[in-house]
Amino acid sequence: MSITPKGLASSRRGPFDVQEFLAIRTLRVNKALDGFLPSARTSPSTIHRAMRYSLFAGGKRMRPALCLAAAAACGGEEAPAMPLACAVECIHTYSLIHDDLPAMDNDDYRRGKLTNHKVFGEGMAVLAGDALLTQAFEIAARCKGWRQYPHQKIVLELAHAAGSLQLIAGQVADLEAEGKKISGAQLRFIHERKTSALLCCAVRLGGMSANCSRAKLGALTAFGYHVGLAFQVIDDILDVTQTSEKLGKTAGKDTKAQKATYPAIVGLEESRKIAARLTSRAFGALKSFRGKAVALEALAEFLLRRDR
Ligand code: GRG
Repeated sequence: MSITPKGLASSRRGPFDVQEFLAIRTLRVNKALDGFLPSARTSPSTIHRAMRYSLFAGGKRMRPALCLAAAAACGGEEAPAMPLACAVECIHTYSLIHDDLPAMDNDDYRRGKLTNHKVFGEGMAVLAGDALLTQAFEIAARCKGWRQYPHQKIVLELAHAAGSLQLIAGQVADLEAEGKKISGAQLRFIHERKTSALLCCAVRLGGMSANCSRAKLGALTAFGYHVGLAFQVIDDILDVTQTSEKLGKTAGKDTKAQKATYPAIVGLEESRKIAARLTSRAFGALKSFRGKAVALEALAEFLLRRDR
């Protein structure tokens, strides 16, 4: 699919091939992740097989792609951004493994395969998630850091996004909202933490790996925040409009679990408008990049139009 990102439609640049961008980054991210993780044969092999099972189960790699695209937008190279992209993907995968556990969403399928606990058992799935979370911090701690962003700041960035004020807070609020009627503002609170925080962190880390200016980091933060919210609204829409086969996970679970979602609160059409509005705000945040953020723009548009 070739997309001419909004705002660049009149530029002399050719259309940006976002699918090619994603396919190439996915290969490189997979190779880097493979290098960071202990091999499947490393003892105790069960845990390393379990970690690798979910990590290489075929995720879309959107967070690493956003991280690498943000680095490029700031004039950075891919190599220094890659460990950070991988660290974020490890945290994301851990959150999916735990989210699928019987004590949480109790899901049998993820990324088109049986969930981690279905294959390795609940205890091992908890440990695989824990180990991936820990792995992310090991990868980040090994980064040398950058002049404006010493490695302590990088580690703090990840810890903040994954901790009890963001990712975990979102999951707590999500669990506590099940079966209850909640307001749009409460739903926004959940989405900001459960989804937007880690996407935003991926984008910010990409900028940091290019030693970007404070102003650019601010612009990336606004971009990541809005793209992250749009991502979750689209996720909620897909849950009611797509099949389990297409999504690679059980569709229709939100309705069944009486989860608060945008489609449930405002309906499908309004939800689509909200996602488009959020994406357009994300585009707006990239103005100061003057055409250098072409990959970020294309990814934001891709995420809005995605069907899985
Ligand atoms: C600490 C026990 C314990 C659990 C933590 C934090 C957490 C559980 C769960 C996070 C909640 C969560 C799954 C948020 C949803 C974010 C989201 C829409 C994920 C799907 O992302 P995609 O579509 O997935 O990018 P792929 O598989 O393509 O990577």
